[in-house]
Amino acid sequence: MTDTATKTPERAAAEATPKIGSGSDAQAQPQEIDGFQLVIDALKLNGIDTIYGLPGIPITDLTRRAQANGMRVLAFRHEQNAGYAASIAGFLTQKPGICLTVSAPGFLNGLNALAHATVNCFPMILISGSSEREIVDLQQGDYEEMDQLAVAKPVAKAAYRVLHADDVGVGIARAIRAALSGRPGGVYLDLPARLFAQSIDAETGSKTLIKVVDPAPRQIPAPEAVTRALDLLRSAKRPVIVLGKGAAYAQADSDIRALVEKSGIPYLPMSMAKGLLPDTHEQCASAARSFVLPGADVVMLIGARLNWLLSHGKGKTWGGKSAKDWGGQKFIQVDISPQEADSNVRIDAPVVGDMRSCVAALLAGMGANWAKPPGEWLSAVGEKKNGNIAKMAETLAKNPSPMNFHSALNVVRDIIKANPDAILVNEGANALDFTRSIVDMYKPRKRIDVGTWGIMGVGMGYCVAAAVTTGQQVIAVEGDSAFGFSGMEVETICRYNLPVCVVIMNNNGVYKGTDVDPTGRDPAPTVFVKSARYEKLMEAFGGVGVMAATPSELRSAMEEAIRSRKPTLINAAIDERAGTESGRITSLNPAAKKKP
Ligand code: ADP
Ligand code: TPW
Ligand code: MG
Repeated sequence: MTDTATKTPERAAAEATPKIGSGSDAQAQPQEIDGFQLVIDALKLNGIDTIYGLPGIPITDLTRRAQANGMRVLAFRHEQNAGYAASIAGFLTQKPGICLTVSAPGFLNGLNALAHATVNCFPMILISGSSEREIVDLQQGDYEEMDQLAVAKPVAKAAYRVLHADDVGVGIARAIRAALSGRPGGVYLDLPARLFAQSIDAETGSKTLIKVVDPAPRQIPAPEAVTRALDLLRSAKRPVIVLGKGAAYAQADSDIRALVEKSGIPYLPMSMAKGLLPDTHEQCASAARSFVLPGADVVMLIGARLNWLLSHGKGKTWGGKSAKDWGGQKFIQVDISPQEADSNVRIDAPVVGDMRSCVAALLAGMGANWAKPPGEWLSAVGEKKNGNIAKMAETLAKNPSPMNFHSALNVVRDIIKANPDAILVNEGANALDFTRSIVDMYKPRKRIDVGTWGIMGVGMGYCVAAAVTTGQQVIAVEGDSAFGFSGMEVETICRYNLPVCVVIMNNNGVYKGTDVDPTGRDPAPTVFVKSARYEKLMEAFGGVGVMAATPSELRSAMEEAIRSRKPTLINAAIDERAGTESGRITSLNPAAKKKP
């Protein structure tokens, strides 16, 4: 990435603070450079041009000066949302997303997103200002006192603190390497207030900065691992490929598609891998998932973990007799982490390396005459899939009143089909599960959602980052509860005038809007104000708010949002009885299980 600084703001910054380095204006070469400027210069040197954050002591001037130096600084209303934005920017761009916060409370607000980045394998750096070490360490009660480094460590892939201005270069370089290399993750960088004000000789200072060479080095898989995997795959009678978000992250799209197509094997995309190949691809087996998983004999996992989202590779989902029983499948796992294999069940053929190198090696090893899987398996999968697609088409064609998830999402499905470059942000329970299964994706990295934790609150932060990093139209399908976690950021969306269309699936509550307090005193814990007018929130900040009671109202509002690219919030009134408890994961809910 090139230096995006324009001369004018840079000069202005240099003039406003003549003692402090601007970093690039040769004629007004300053004598000294301070910690603020070193941080900015180190980030820019490494092609990092955007900060998601929230200003305050001690980083207010860092945000101002970063902006004056040509960086994009997106200021949020709550650090958690800035953090989620940074995390998904990392996923979308393969550069660490930067979240910048103040000390203790700001840091803690951002910490959730740092943990989220680590859990989801997204590269992100949380940079937080912190208070005076001497006072913090003696617990003498400094302003916003907290040992942030210690608190961050358990949820970060790595955590560092920089105490001296001449170590800023090393600190930023280590943070970038840790975030990007191997399995990506969240990195914490602690910058005490005193560091920012330290000044050192400008020339010496600039020599301390490091432009990281090859931050995500290739990791070539062992040839024997590739052969072992291909031998197993070749022996399969009923193979299936599972594509995960590690495959989507790697940006090896054409090779992954070539691998799947050459193999002829049915594949299942995990939710953020949807669109890696179009969901309408003839080998896509999403609509036959519950047939394919128990039926398969060999499973090739490509950038997907056998965690809860895949029922840990065993149990009834996989044809096992009970919850912990092995279904009999053999597994190939392609992953950059050498520790991932065997985390849940035996992996017969681990292929460890970076995705691009692994997929290239597998493709080369398959040669020109790879035999497609047995026709019986393909036709059984095809039959199941077509049957389920036909059933779904019937459901989608209905037009019940009030509108339900299906009739509303049928509209979203058409809109995404007509706008395949749009990015779909999705969170909620029913609002998530129905969208994932109904709305087809056509291109890689166009669907971003609650991820590995099934976390609520990523919505508006993701929207901002998706719009800023890609320039594409963003469409967010949000449960009304899910939206509430980050709803105030509609102001941020309006302030930066981003092409974001938020559609709230408003069913008056968490899962449903029908619960009542058996004692009759309060609203039930799962319900909200009935028929709340969320669209007015968007209007409050100058965006477009629309109430949609029918699919046709929803359709025209979405079409207009895309045409105008104006910040838009559509409040889609969904039948409050339509959802199910916990969406698709009722089985994980101990209370619901006991119900007759
Ligand atoms: P999903 O939720 O889509 O199933 P997961 O987050 O569980 O996906 O798994 C993603 C996997 O991808 C992780 O195990 C991670 O180590 C792996 N991964 C991430 N980036 C790469 C890469 N560049 N090359 C290979 N594997 C990767
Ligand atoms: C940070 C628990 C999972 S899903 C959900 C909650 C609160 C909201 C579901 O209601 P919504 O969707 O969004 O209205 P719908 O369509 O079913 O009505 N806190 C966090 N993360 C999670 N996952 C929860 C709580 C939860
Ligand atoms: Mg709801």
